[in-house]
Amino acid sequence: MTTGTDYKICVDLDGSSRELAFVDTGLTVQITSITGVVSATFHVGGVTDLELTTDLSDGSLANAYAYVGAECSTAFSSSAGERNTVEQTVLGVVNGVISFPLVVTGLSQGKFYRACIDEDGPNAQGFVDVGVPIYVTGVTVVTPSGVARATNQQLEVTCDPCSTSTMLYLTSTSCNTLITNGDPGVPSGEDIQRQTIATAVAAGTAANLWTWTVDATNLAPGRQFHLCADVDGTGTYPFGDTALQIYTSPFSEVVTKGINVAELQTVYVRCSTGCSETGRAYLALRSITPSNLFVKECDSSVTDGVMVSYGNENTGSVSLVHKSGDLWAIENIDATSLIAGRYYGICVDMDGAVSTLGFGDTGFMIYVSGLEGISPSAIRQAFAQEIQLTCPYCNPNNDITQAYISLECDTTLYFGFNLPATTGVNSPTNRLPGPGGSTTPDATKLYIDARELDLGGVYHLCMDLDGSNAKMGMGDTSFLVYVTTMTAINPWGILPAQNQTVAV
Ligand SMILES: [Ca+2]
Ligand SMILES: [Ca+2]
Ligand SMILES: [Ca+2]
Repeated sequence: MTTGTDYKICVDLDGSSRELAFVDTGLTVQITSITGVVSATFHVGGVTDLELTTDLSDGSLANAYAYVGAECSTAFSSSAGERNTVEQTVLGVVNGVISFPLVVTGLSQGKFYRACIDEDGPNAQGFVDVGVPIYVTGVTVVTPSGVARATNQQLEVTCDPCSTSTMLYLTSTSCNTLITNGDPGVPSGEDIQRQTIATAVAAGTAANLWTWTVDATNLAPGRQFHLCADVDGTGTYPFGDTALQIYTSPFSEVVTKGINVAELQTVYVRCSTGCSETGRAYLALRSITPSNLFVKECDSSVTDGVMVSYGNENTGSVSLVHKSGDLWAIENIDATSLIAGRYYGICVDMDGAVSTLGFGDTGFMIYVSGLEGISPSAIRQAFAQEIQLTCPYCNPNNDITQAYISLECDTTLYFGFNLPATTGVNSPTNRLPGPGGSTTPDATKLYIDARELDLGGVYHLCMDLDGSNAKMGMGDTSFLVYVTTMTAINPWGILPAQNQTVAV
């Protein structure tokens, strides 16, 4: 039979009996050379290529047209119904794939549609259904792309048609597209490792932003899960696969706050189950401010555990090393090429060289500090306490570094907001003398107003390297500052004799 051609369906209703002969059913079927689709999920924004797979050779089907719509029309020019634009392929088949640059309009987000192809264009009989339903997703972005295996994991979802009725769940198998009431049920037995319960989203910080809280406690560690959405909850739309994936981090906590731009850096993590020394991890660039700077995703296509370093975008992969109990170390990270002041995500391949699993985003990040030393590390409970920083990455370009000390660094700060003191908790923020671009000792003295802090308190030194510039955010430098009654001991040594005096 010839592909792209209509064939009539004939039937002999009594089979081998001779009473009835074959008759024309009036139905036709077209034989398509399409074997599948590259992605069965569409985003609605702008041009979206419909990519179909085929066994035909390169250059075939050069006259083919296609569209996605509620049904496949037998007439070529029909424009009725719910559908997007009908488009001709540009190149025909290339490497087993034929693509159509569809402008996605007229389709409802959260519904399934048919992919239709007319293999020889206007001269042919009409469009034929390629047989794979296309889901037009309303959920287009989810961050982070990894969660800890714990309760109360918060994900931010970008979704135009969502409401507080929208139901989401995670599955390691496939989204159940037969369910329309938003309730795939409560997983039990082995399913609790493969699937979460569906829960509704809550309003987020902007009109199309939503917060989804998921309990990932029982999900198997180190695996990718599909994010399934029923946009209208109990309404008639079904669950569909958003084509977004969430990785279940084997880690429950990252103990190390910051690393330096140097070789042999170590990040300590907690992992109670699922970690082994065959696992490998690396760091990849993140953006945590509204600047939306370049971000390097964890590469799930790499399954052999070997990630090669790539400039300031990512480090090479290193082994996980067991320390004690649930404490593990990502050791010997070469961070010499990383950008001081930026955050890097932790990517891990739980089975390393074994190809069953690939790298995934643990959802955890580490701060790359620009600070290499402080003196003194103890200050008095007074105004304008001077700390000399050794900070080769402070005051970058024309920016002035902002810093303060606190029981816990506020990592939501990024644009140089002047944080006031909180009694017993944090000093006010301050700026280095500068000028921008200078890292001399005079340019990198930090003056701390410690009057509101506790005597005997131990505080983290927090820094936003580019201050008012929004490219970098506040991070924990891993240096600690002590508020004491004594700031220096003089002299540093005493003689092995009587009546030696130590001034404090
Ligand atoms: Ca529904
Ligand atoms: Ca692997
Ligand atoms: Ca900043």
